[in-house]
Amino acid sequence: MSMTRLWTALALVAAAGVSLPAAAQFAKPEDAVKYRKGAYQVMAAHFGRIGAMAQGKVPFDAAAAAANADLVVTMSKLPFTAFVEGTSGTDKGSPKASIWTERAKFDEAAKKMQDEVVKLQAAAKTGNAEQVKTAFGAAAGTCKNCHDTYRN
Ligand code: ASC
Repeated sequence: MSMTRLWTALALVAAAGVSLPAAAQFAKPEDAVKYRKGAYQVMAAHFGRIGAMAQGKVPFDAAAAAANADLVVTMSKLPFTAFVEGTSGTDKGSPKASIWTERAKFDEAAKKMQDEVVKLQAAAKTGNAEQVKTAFGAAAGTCKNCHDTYRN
C-alpha cells in the first residue's frame, strides 16, 4: 500500500471512530443491561416529574415541564442500542426473548415512544397544562404498550 492510501485508510477509520459514540458499544452483555436500566431509570425520573403535574399531584410548572421533557427526549434515544442479543430473561421486569425474534416490531414500538415524547416536548414548550397532560397520556401509553408486550 502506498503511504497516501495508508493515510486515506487511517483517516477513514478515524472518521468512523468519531461517530461510534452515537451507538453505545458494550464489552459484555451485563454492561448493556446496566446501561439500559440506567437510561430507563433517568428517563422515568424525568417523565414522572411531568406525570406528577399531569395528575395534579404537584402544581403545574411550565419551565420544569419543559426542562423535564427535554431530558426525556434525550434519554429516549439511549436504551435501544443496549438491547443486545443474550440479554433477555424470565425474571420480573426483564425483557422477553420475543424482542429479538421480532426486532422490527420492537423497534417500531420504540420509535412510537420516541415520537410521542417529542410531541410531549412540543406541548411542554407551549406552557399549556392541558396540552402537556394530553401529550403525557399519549406518551405513557407507548411505554405501557411496549411493557405489556415485551417486558416480563
Ligand atoms: C412512567 C414510567 C413508566 C410509564 C408507564 C406508563 O412514569 O416510569 O414506565 O410511565 O408506567 O404506563
